[in-house]
Amino acid sequence: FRLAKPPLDELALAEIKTAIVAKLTLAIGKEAALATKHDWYKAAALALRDRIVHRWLMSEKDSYDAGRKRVYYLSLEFLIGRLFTDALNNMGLLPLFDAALGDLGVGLSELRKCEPDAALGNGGLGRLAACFMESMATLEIPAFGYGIRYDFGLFRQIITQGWQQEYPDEWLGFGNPWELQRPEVVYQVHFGGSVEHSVDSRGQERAIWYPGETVQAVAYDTPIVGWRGKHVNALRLWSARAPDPLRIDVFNTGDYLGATAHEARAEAICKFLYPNDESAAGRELRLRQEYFFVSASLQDLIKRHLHAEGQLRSLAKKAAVQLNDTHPSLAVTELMRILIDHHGMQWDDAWEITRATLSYTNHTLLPEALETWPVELFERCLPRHLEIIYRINELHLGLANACCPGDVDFRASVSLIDEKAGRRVRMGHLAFIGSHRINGVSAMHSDLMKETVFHDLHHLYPGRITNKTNGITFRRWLMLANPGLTELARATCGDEVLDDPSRLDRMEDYAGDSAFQQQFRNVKHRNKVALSRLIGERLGIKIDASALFDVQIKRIHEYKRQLLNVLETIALYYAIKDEPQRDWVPRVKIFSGKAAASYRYAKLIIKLINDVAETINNDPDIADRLKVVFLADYNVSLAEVIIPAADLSEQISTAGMEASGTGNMKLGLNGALTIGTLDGANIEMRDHVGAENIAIFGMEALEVVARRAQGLDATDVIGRSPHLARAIRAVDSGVFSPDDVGRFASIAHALRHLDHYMVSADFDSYYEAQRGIDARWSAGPAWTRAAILNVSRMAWFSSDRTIREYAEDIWDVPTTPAAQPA
Ligand code: DL6
Repeated sequence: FRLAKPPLDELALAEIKTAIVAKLTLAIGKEAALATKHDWYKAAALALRDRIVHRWLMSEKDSYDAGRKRVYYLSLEFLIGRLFTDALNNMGLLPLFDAALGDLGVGLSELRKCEPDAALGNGGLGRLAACFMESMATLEIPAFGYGIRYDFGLFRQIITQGWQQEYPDEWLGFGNPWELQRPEVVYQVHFGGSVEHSVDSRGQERAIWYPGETVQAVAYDTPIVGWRGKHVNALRLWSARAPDPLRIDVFNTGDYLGATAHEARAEAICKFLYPNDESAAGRELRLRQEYFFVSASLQDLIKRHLHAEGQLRSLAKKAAVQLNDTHPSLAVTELMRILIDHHGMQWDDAWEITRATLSYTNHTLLPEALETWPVELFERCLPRHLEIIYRINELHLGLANACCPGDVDFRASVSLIDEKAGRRVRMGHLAFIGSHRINGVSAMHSDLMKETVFHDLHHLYPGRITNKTNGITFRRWLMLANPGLTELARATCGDEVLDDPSRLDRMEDYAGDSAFQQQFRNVKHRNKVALSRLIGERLGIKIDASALFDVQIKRIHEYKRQLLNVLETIALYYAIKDEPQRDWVPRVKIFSGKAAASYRYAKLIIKLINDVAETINNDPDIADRLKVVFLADYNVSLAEVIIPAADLSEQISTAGMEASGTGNMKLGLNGALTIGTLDGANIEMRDHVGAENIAIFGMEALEVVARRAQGLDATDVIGRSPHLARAIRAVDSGVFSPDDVGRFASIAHALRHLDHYMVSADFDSYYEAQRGIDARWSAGPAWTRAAILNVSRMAWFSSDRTIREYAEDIWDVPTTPAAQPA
């Protein structure tokens, strides 16, 4: 099945080499003999960027000339990872640069590691935004991503004696060759102060906001190249600075800190990515971040629109603004404010334009993740916006009253102001009311939105909620991450598979073919050897690459249930110790993920994983039959190594709690079988890959609700499960923490009496499903067949499909019929 490599164009190769050396000399200021790997990386990236910029300018000009509608994707998070090979691949320049760098004596594979991950996101939500940007460029949709250029991305995780420690991620330390600063694109963003009302000469009421503070937003653009390089969009990230960087009068008094204090306050806005699960800390800063990027982005897109159209009435015809979660919800009030206060529009007209322009994606039903802000904070930071919120609410509650006259509970539940515990502004409600479409990210999640958090709003505004099941870009998660499998797919399905993932279905014909199965296993084995090497280098743990690689990689959270996986690991450990002579399936349990810095329980779970690993990996009775690995500092680049090597994908969230998941899709696409609950997109994955090719276990969402209603005590299930009882006893009695016997007492207590996440309740079903996995693995060809079928049936989970759906149903923008080979 090996493909012949096409010969390289020697002229083009020479040109690339010259371009790289020229960049090294003229842009980096180094001679080849003295250049570091990092210098070479930057030179190569800049040479590539030159080639991208031409296409970028053309894309911009073409869409401007054609008067095309643009999509604006507003997101506080873009979890981009590395861009170098991604852009090379999409530009079709990977072989040329590979050869050029080889000839220059520097290997591409080493060089690419010099690029730091752009980790401007916490997890799935941010990575989805990155996949969407790539798919929008691929489908030739003129689009801008708008976000914040954080000086420090998601923290660097170091594991010290099993505990997570957080360190700043200095991703900009060596500069960033991808971005272009736009010093001329600067907007003023205001905070605080007061509002005055007056009546103008036409008898119209006018509000004038006298802000107390101004921060400047400066644009930095990063090109996002679509597949085959035909279209390039911009990711525009805003950096914050003070209008006056230094107060010279104060400096001259000798108060050097005081002279730059206002600058530090302004710059704090773009200092650091706010952790996803953080609780009360930094609330005001977070609100300032949200308003900062929303205001700058809206000012920017309105300026562009006015330049092209000369008026704002046609805004919704030319601009679709997608709010990625509640973080940019302030766009509702900011757009209203700009239209009314700056452009003199009537309320009703402004409202119609706002709603027609905006749409909102919800990514979680977890109450603690649905943002609300104290009214008092709003009043202090954004007084004019609070007035607008009150006015929106007044009209909205009028509709609520007309819909359910006299129903005070209904009014309270749909109100923009939550009065239950202090007065708080509900940002999810604001985004809902101000949008023409609200979408969930998997079929189940969208249904649950209608039944739970947005039940009453859905009743009041029926037809607005729609579903857009998430997807992933196959360019990164198959072609770049897994070149071996890509080559096999091309050889089996034809080169068209690179443009049209539905062609992957041609692999089905070979799923039972023993020669093809062997090829498939060879690819997987090579990927597993690479991961084993990495584990050896980082942790000094020796891994047998022929063992079953059982992978759980995602943020550490109680609902994602890493704890369930650890308990099963402990139960398996005892089972092996009890019957060492049995023919156990050798397994490597691989965990990776970060816990929010303030989420103490999640950090304790990380410690437990590491303590269990320490015990099991050093138990001579176990040898190679079970190994436990926690890989620190999970990020996109690490995922690109782990995912192609995985045999089993753990998607074991408590049913009803994972909105979609996208790791499940990446792992399935790379030939891992899923063990999972009927939650999020797992359900649609089961429908696509077939129930026989996925291991489903555990309670369903409704059962979870019913059991919770009966209480959280799990004594009953523990009493019926000797495996679980023994595992909890071991955790509780300090078997894994002899240095601090009571370390995990809180975990043991929760497992016994506060089983909100149904870890104990689902244990037996999970344990049994895992033993089913063992049996399947032992029947080799049947496992390989199922793995191949997972790959061949995953096409629907391409983010190109998702973006097409957004384009058709929400944004009303055309897409290219299908990207064609150049
Ligand atoms: O939609 C992307 C991603 C989903 O796949 C995950 O299921 C979901 O947890 C995540 N949501 C968030 C939002 N906050 N929380 N929790 O990250 O979105």
